[in-house]
Amino acid sequence: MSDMTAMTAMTGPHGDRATIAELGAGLLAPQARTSPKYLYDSLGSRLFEAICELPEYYPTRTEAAIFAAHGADIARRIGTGSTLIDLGAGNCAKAASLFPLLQPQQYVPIDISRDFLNEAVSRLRQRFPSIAMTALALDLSGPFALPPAVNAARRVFFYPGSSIGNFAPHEAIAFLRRVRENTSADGGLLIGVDLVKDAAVLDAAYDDAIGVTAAFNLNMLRHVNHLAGADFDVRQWRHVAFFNAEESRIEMHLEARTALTVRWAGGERRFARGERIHTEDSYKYTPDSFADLLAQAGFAADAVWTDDAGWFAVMHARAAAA
Ligand code: AVJ
Repeated sequence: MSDMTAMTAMTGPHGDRATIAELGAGLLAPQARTSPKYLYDSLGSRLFEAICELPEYYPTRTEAAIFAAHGADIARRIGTGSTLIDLGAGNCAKAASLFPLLQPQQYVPIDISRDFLNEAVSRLRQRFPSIAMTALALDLSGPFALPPAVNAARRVFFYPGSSIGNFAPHEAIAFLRRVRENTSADGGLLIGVDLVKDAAVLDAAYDDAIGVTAAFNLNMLRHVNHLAGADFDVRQWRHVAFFNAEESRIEMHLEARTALTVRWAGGERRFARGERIHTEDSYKYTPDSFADLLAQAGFAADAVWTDDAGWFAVMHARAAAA
């Protein structure tokens, strides 16, 4: 046994039973896979923040430039005094940058991580004392209902960053239908969508020169070691990312550099050299294909703003008559 192997030896699982069962089922599937949510432990979240600063990763700065260039137009569409509901708010910075223009009556940031959210919101309350704020720690992966503390009128859901891209199109429709169910006829949606473009640009955005995205992907193995008591040796795996034009998505995988066996609490699997674990999909749309998806979810797209190169879109949609 090498020293490296000794260092990655199995420790007890820290995840709950359902998490370990979900991870085990994915790892044992003919095409091994893990949910992209496992990319985000505390180091993973910081690596994602670093990705957003990379020259190759255009979505964050392109979306920010669209908000900066078209903020007034966006605010005209939405109007002031709305109930702004931020799905996956994180540090709330994107929504906060729109407050001066949007002047929402109430801001409702939703995130899975309560501590992170509460900290961000208490800072925001000081900066924008006239906006009512109701932070919600909610898991949006299933059906959800908003508590009575959330104003029912003029709900505008905010879903920036192209997070919608992690869903397969049929899942995205199901998710946006659940959003639609939480709005009345005066409701709307402001969403960031990454667009189809030259494959070389896409490939570079998900396989950057200094290897931050590779570290982000590989860190998932450390997270699974922690959650499932697995014994992944990170050095035995390599980051693979490419644009799959047929499916219109970036795929991220981890590929075994050598034949190996991985053990975890309650299971094990042998991987051949070159075998992969599919770790993330990031779907890319055209403004038309996404408007079509919105329609299937009960929304009518009424405005789209893009950058000059047409790399990213911010779309506004109104709740269509149910
Ligand atoms: C957070 C899902 C929008 O798909 O671009 C970035 C995640 N993965 N680099 C994306 C991600 C690799 C990101 N989203």
